[in-house]
Amino acid sequence: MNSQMIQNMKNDAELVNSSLKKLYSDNCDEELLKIIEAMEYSLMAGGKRIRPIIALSFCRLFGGRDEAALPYAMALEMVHTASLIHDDLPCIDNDDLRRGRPTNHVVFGESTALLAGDGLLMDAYGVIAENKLVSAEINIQAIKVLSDCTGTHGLVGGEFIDAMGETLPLGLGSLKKMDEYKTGALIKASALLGCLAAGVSLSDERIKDVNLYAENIGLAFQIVDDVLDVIGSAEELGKNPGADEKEKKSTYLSFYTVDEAVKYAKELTRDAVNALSKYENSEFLRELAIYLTDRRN
Ligand code: GRG
Repeated sequence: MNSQMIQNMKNDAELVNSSLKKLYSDNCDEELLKIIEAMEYSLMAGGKRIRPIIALSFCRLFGGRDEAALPYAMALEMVHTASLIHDDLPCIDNDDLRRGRPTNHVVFGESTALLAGDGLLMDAYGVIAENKLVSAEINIQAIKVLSDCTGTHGLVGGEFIDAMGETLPLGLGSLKKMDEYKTGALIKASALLGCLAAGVSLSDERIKDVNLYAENIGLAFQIVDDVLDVIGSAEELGKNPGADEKEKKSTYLSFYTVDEAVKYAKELTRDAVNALSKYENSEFLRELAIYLTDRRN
């Protein structure tokens, strides 16, 4: 990725971060200070902001305004952070390091961490509903997209299959389904929310290409995540590597060697890039897809 693209990513992350920072600033309830601190602890802990960046990029691709996509970008990051907090809990993955910091429950205790995740998740829908730069009808569609990718056939379902895989090895079909729900769904939702913010209807012809791009980078993203868990370091990743092996989880590396998995991720990336090649101004999304496969964290 060239230096201009990297700067663009940083600018987008900064745009989202400055809005997220203000989110809870008008709270007057002294009783809630601790839970808000817990929510902000994880929300503002860094993170690549990939999902907001995808939403903003698709909105721009189709001529929309950043202001219209920004609330959706914030909501995506809030849901993602909620899922990370819950994923790290002792009853799920029991991890103590995330985004280079002790995990939420390690700092604030289990019940506060659980509620901090719940709070971010629920507040995300409120942020979407308050987007004044698109119609109420479009906000309802955005809420439906986010609900679909978070619920039974999204993050929750994917995490459930993941947990099942700790007691019984998953077949390749179940693994793909798990990754589609656990990781791919929110990435696809990010692209679709960007389109909605630009006024592109979900029945528009172009959505097929958007889905193709998002599905391919979503799967590639998870494959690279599996690879990094094996070859990455805690310093690079900001979380403990080797967690999948420790938990006896089925991953792509249960079926492929590291080299084969990387090759597969690159093929998926190529298909993603091809899906958008006919669109003017799709250069950033092309570079982003390649960056996501080559990343080291
Ligand atoms: C509370 C919505 C909600 C869900 C509960 C716990 C759970 C169900 C789902 C967890 C899903 C999960 C953690 C999937 C992993 C997705 C993934 C590859 C995360 C890493 O994303 P990055 O690399 O992380 O974008 P950063 O830190 O950069 O944001």
